[in-house]
Amino acid sequence: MKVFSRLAAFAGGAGAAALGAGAAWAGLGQPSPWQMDLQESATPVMTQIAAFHFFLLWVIAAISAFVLGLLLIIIVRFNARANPTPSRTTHNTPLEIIWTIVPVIILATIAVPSFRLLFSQLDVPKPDLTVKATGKQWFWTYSYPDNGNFEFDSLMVADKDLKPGQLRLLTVDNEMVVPVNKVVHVLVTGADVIHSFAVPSFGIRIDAIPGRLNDTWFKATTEGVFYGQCSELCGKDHSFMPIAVRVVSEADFNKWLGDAKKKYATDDSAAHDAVAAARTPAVQ
Ligand SMILES: [Cu+2]
Repeated sequence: MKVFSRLAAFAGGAGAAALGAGAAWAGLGQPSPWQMDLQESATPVMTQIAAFHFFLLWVIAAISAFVLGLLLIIIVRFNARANPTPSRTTHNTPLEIIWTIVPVIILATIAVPSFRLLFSQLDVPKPDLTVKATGKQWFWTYSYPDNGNFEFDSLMVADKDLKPGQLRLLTVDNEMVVPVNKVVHVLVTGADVIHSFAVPSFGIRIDAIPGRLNDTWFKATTEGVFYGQCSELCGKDHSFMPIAVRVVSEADFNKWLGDAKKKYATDDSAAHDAVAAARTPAVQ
C-alpha cells in the first residue's frame, strides 16, 4: 500500500509540476521527473541545508537584481547619446565606504547560518546506533558493529528482476535498515577505490576512502525508504551501486535485527562452506 500511496504522491507531484502549479517539485527520498529543487527533507540537518539554500537564493537574487538595475540605468542614462559630456568624477568617499561596508555585512549575514549548519553537520550527537558502510566496486556492504557485528552486501536489483513499483537503478536486494527518530552514526570507508556515500533527503554525502574511516550522522524523522547513489566516479559500474535506507519504527527495527542476525550469520557460514568446498579438490 505504501508503494501505491507513494506512487500517487509521485504522480500528483509530477502533474502539479507539469501544470506549473508551484507545488513541491521534488520527491521525498527519491528523485522525481522534472525535479527542480532539492529532494524533500527527512532529517533536521537537511531541513537546515534547504533553509540555507533558499536563504542564499534570495540573497543572490537581490544582488543580481540590484546589479542588473545599475547596468540598465547606466545603459539608458549614460550612453554617448543621452550623456555626451561625461562627468570627470573619480572619487566619492561616502560611496566608497558604503560599497565596502555593505558587502561585509552581507558576508557576515551569510557566515552566521553557514557556520551553524557546518557545526550541526560535523558535530555528531550521542549516537543510538552505528552503521558502517563500505563502498566496494560496485556495491555497498553494511555492518552493525554495536548490534552483533553482522554484515551484509547491498546490490542493485537489475532491470529484468524489478518488481512492479520498484525504482529502476535505485532498488537494492538488501536495504540498510535503521529506526526512526534515532541518531545514526555512519562510519564510511572504501575497500578498493574512492566511493561516496550520499543520501539527498538526509542531507549527507561523505567520501568512502580506502584506509580511512570517515563519519557522518543522520536522524530520520519520517519512516519510509530513502535512496541515494555513490557520488564519486569509481569505475564502470559507478551508476549501479545505489544506496537504499529503510527507516522503520523501533519495534520493526528490533524485529529486523533479530532476523538479520540469523540471516546474515547463516549466509556467512554458507559462503564460507562454499569457499571451503571449492578449495577442497585443489588441496587433494
Ligand atoms: Cu562507487
